[in-house]
Amino acid sequence: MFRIPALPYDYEVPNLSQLALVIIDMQRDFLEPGGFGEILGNDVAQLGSIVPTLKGLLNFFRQNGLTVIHTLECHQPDLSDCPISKRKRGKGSLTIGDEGPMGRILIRGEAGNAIIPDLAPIEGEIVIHKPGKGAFYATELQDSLQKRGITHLFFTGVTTEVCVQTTMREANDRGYECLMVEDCTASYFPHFKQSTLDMVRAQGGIVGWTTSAQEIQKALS
Ligand code: C5J
Repeated sequence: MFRIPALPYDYEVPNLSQLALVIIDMQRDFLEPGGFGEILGNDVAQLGSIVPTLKGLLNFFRQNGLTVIHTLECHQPDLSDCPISKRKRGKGSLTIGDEGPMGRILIRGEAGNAIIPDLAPIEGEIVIHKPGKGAFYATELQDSLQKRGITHLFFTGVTTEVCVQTTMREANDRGYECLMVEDCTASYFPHFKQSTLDMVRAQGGIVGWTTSAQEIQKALS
């Protein structure tokens, strides 16, 4: 049993084989100029600050042979998996599927849709392509976790209050023990990140726990 100091109280991992690190949407479309994030009017520089810490945690998982899952928010080139409501949202100069500086916005396989090079998946890691904000909606994630006997999930990535929180809530409702890694998640709006951390661990951990990457590495070493 591993015990990680966390809020609102210690988080326990019974067995490392039941654990996965989930890295949400660390893709160029959200972190780099010219992608979906910037087109929606956001300051993308806000998100880059977590990369070194997240890379350290990812390396720790790799060195210890632990399960790593990457997700990407993306759509098929024919947009058959993109609701009209999602395409119309935002009123920016470009929308999902349009040609942008890094290829078609949020389309699977385009340059802008790739995970940033620092965190690129390696062989053996699970990659989930998701059309929604939550990683369980319309994907094979649940099957993949069940097949491996995974019950404990650490959530990282961007953006805290959108895809990270949505996925953590979906996982919580499915019975997974969920922990958000505070210094490995970011938002375009720092106060939204703080509110998300506060709300997931309120009421005795209504959605789960939060802690830092350092506490995780100390506890699991
Ligand atoms: C957004 C995400 N913010 N990955 N996607 O649209 O959070």
